[in-house]
Amino acid sequence: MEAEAPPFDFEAFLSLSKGKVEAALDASLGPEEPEKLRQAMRYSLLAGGKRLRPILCLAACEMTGGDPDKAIPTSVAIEMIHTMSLIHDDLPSMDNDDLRRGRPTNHKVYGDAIAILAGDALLTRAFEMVALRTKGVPEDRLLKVVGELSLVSGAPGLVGGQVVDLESEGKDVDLDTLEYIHIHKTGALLKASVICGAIIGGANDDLIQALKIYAKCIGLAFQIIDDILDVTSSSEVLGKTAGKDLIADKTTYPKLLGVNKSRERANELIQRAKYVLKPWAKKAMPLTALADYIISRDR
Ligand code: GRG
Repeated sequence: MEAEAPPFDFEAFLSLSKGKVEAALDASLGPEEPEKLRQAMRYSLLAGGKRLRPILCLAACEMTGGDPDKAIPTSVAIEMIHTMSLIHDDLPSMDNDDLRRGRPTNHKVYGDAIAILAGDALLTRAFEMVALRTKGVPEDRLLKVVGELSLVSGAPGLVGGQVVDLESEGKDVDLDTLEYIHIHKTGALLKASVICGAIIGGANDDLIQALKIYAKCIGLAFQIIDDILDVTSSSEVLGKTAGKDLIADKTTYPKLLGVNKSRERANELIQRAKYVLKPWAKKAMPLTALADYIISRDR
């Protein structure tokens, strides 16, 4: 009789992937930068965080038959773009926040000018990681990754979402506008994390299509849970200022639908994300477990 396969150990997978990402992030900033800039970049980049985006990237690469180690520079690049967006988001001219990842925000420690420049340096280093620091991946795949990351970082992605978010503060916003903000500001980079991993892994078109649906669903669900945690959790647990959406008079899912209906919506999205990966069964286990993690997370 064939022995039953052991259940997927999500905790072990998470801790192994996180360990690899942390080590690569630590090694990513050499002594070539002016010391103050290097310190400011490292301050935010190595401040912890769930590392969900790089882990999604590595998991998608592995699922599509690639060697996840070859996706490490891209996963670092994605975390750099994410971190830069957090540094700029926290600036006084944007969300004006004092607390991020459990410590004072970058501009509180280094001042606005260095915080802006540290963000700029992380963003540009991200593209260097993909284009110049990746080994053993065909150049056409790397070109696609660079294209994907350019799109999601700029006006069609994070920047566009942030602009609509800022313009919407203090206004009554409908569900369509809210989804636009969430999909661009948060969903886009989560989606790119999965798609870039899949590109490096050499995924075929069918799998890329399924992963696009998976990634779009988890991206929106992630931000719905973020909105819910903002009203149900504390700054100590979140490592960022809780209740901030209410203070900034932002429209959120809980504000439009209430907490229960918002959670239902996030649940539906996660079920759909898992459903589209069903044909890949065992291979999809890490991504399926990450979808469950997104909905059950407490920070
Ligand atoms: C990328 C060129 C470029 C500009 C950035 C400021 C800006 C433009 C966009 C804002 C994007 C933003 C801050 C979105 C919020 C996304 C979000 C939910 C962040 C929290 O993510 P977690 O919970 O954080 O994964 P950790 O700390 O765990 O990594």
